[in-house]
Amino acid sequence: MLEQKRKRAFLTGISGQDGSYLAEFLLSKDYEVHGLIRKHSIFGTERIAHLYQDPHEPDVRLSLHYGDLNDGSNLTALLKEIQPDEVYHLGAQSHVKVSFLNPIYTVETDGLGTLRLLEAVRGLGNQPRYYQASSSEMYGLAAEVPQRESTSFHPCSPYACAKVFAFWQTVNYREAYALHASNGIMFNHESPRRGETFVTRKISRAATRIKLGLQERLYLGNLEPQRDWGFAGDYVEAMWLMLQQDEPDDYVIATGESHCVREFCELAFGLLDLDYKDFVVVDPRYFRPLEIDVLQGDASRARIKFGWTPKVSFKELVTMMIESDLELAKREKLLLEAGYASTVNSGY
Ligand code: NAP
Ligand code: F7E
Repeated sequence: MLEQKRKRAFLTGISGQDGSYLAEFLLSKDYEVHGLIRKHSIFGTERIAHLYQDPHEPDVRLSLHYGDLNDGSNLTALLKEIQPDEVYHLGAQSHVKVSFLNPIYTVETDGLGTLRLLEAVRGLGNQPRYYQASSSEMYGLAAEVPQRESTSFHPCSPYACAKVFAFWQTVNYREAYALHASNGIMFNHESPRRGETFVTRKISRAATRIKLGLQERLYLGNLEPQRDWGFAGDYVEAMWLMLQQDEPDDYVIATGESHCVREFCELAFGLLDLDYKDFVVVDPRYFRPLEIDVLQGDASRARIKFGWTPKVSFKELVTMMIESDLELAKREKLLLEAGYASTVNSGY
């Protein structure tokens, strides 16, 4: 009997929240996983440290490669060497507020970076299937709630504008070059591995630190915007499912439920028997030049086409993040008591 060839995937953004869950997921499906990482002055690979395999061992299935989305020649060389079956493009400057502060860099990386990668894919003899990490931010000041694939885009940040460019570039390569390229229009998804400057993690970190006496207050921006928050672990499965379909397409991935930042605070602090009103202070420093009031997605197409539905509820998500950050805060407290310095989150 012929042995089936192990599938090979190339991931940009493997060191990020989604990249770490997707790498885990693909390894569990017996893929050979290749990830792009940037050179940092410190490692920067904490989220995938548990997946590390010594390259000298036999049958290594996870390999990391230095590169950058702003270096197209490096992407081309890497893809030629790896010859992946599937490419998952997750790498990006993904923070909306930071995109207002660093608009040129954000558009270079998220917009042109995507085009560089698509060009590298197009240059391959055997073209891999391609996943583009598109975002609900593209809907921006949307004309309808909930947003679905047919809803028109009205981006309102440099990040969202770059993602709209990348979305259409992906569609263009699908139509012009018959590339199996799909956009996942993902609504906010969170986890204990979420970056600490995104609002959910900023809240779960602060609430648990406050509970243990490590912090006094939490400074936030606008508490009224509503977001459709799901669990990142559920969303990476949808990315993979998109690439297993015979035909490429674009899919909204969302829970269909939205909650405001204030509700997130109420639940997170409440789980620790605290009242958020005693600790949360609104600081205009965290306001954005333009805000999106409501994002709420309709993921019917993904459900009908390949049976995807979210598994983790809003309450379960907040609980998971609080439980994980409470453990982190306990470790931080022990370190402090032993005389080590604490880390302070002053991010956006
Ligand atoms: P994340 O945690 O911020 O991770 C971003 C990843 O991109 C990191 O691995 C980062 O590497 C890498 N990266 C940044 N700039 C790069 C560059 N110039 N060259 C190469 N790699 C670079 O983001 P995430 O939450 O996992 O999101 C994954 C993707 O989905 C992003 O494209 C994001 O825009 C998109 N998205 C996210 C959500 C969400 O709610 N999470 C929703 C919709 C779309 P370092 O570790 O070296 O910084
Ligand atoms: O903000 C408000 C803020 O930064 C959520 C990215 O993954 O999801 C993410 O973008 C809301 C906004 O996520 C603070 O104004 C209040 O209304 O957690 P966030 P985001 O901007 O929705 C989309 C889908 C992506 O594609 C992005 O890559 O919370 N908010 N106070 C705050 N937000 C932050 N960060 N910090 C605050 O202090």
